[in-house]
Amino acid sequence: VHRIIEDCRQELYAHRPTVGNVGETHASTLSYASHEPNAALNRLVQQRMSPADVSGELTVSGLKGRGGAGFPTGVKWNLASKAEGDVKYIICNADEGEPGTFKDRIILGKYADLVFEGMTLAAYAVGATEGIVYLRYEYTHLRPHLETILAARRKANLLGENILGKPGFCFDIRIHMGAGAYVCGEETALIESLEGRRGEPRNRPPYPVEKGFLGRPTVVNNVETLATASCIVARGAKWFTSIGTERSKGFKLFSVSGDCARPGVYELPWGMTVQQLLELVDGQGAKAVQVGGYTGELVPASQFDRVMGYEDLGIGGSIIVYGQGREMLEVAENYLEFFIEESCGQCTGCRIGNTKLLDGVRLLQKGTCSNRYLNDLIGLSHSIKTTSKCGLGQASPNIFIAINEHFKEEIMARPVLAA
Ligand code: L3W
Ligand code: SF4
Repeated sequence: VHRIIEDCRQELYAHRPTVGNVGETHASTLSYASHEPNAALNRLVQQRMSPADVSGELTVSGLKGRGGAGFPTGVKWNLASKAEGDVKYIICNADEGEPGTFKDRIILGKYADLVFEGMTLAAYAVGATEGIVYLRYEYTHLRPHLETILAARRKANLLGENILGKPGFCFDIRIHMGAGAYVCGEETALIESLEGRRGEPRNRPPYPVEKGFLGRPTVVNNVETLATASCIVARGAKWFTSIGTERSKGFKLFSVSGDCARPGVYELPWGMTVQQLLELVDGQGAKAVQVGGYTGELVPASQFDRVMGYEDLGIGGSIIVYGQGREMLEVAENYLEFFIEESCGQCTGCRIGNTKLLDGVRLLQKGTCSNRYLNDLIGLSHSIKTTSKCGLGQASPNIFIAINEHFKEEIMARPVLAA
């Protein structure tokens, strides 16, 4: 165990990752010590990088969106740069609401400069003049701190007119507070909310890069994506591609919680197995691990050799450890209660289907569910997935499907009526 942890730490230190002190267990020990302040913007100006050079550097780096979906960041910036629009926008999605996810809070609290620098790089790459941070309502306490940093950046001409003396490079950032809705983490619901309407996901296409905020080309990136983009432009794509695996480049922040002795935020290279991560956080002997928050995937102990990376488990940075004492029906009940509470209600499958699924889980808990009804619930789960418009509904029944697949014996240990 120690060997794996030590190997992992040495590898991380050797690569001088974006976040220092990696392998420590507490978020408060994270530091961007190895990142020179504003090194990316300075490089952009001193080396006279063109907008295409900036998105090109990101494309070569292989950086993929850290909000969970993994869309290539360089491609997104490039599409937005080519889109027609009198005004363009950069939105930082700081609506971190996925249960078990708290890495963006750490970045915003300690390294907000890197996020604002990333937004400014994006603005240069796509030709945007306005940036908006959509900040989760529950992170209201971070706002004064973020405003102070924005003011300092304006004073240093890192925001505003002719940034760093570069003629025509004009960009500023404002903060918009969310109102406590999980679904506003979905980019089109976020845009609806920004425009003053209910936060309900839109149909896509058109994607925001073409038609986003106020119908203009808009880049929506997650907090971590923007912070990482700064590090890549500062140090070059080659530095980033030297870390990680063939299809998963660089590092990822993982929020680890649940039944382990050392929860916290860890920055790790892609490519570790679930088992290696569990050893790092003292969560050995777990029954299952949820990777990627409640919309992610439940990985049972028999699959702990699976790899964290886009080759396999590339779905995000939340790790929730479930120890042997956890009842998986209770876990499913908790997930479904959350999705029911947070559904925007547009799609019948998501709005009604999940309440029916929760009824079924409760019948199973009481031992008053029939076999036939259990099979109907599995069918219902697949219907919910196919008839839901956004990630919330599409992922909501995953937990029920997963526990039926991996923990059938536990479910059947309670009385299940034959008919
Ligand atoms: C242009 C195309 N752009 C895709 C863009 C798209 C988006 C990104 C990912 O989220 C999971 C969900 C939740 N032309 C494009 C294109 N894009 N095709 O790429 O898109 P997609 O559709 O793969 O995923 P998604 O619907 O954005 C899927 C989680 O992500 N989620 C995200 C929450 C994030 C936060 C946060 O960052 N704070 O809350 C929400 O649903 O797990 O399963 O930008 O425009 N042809
Ligand atoms: Fe709303 Fe659910 Fe439909 Fe998403 S799937 S748009 S949350 S009803």
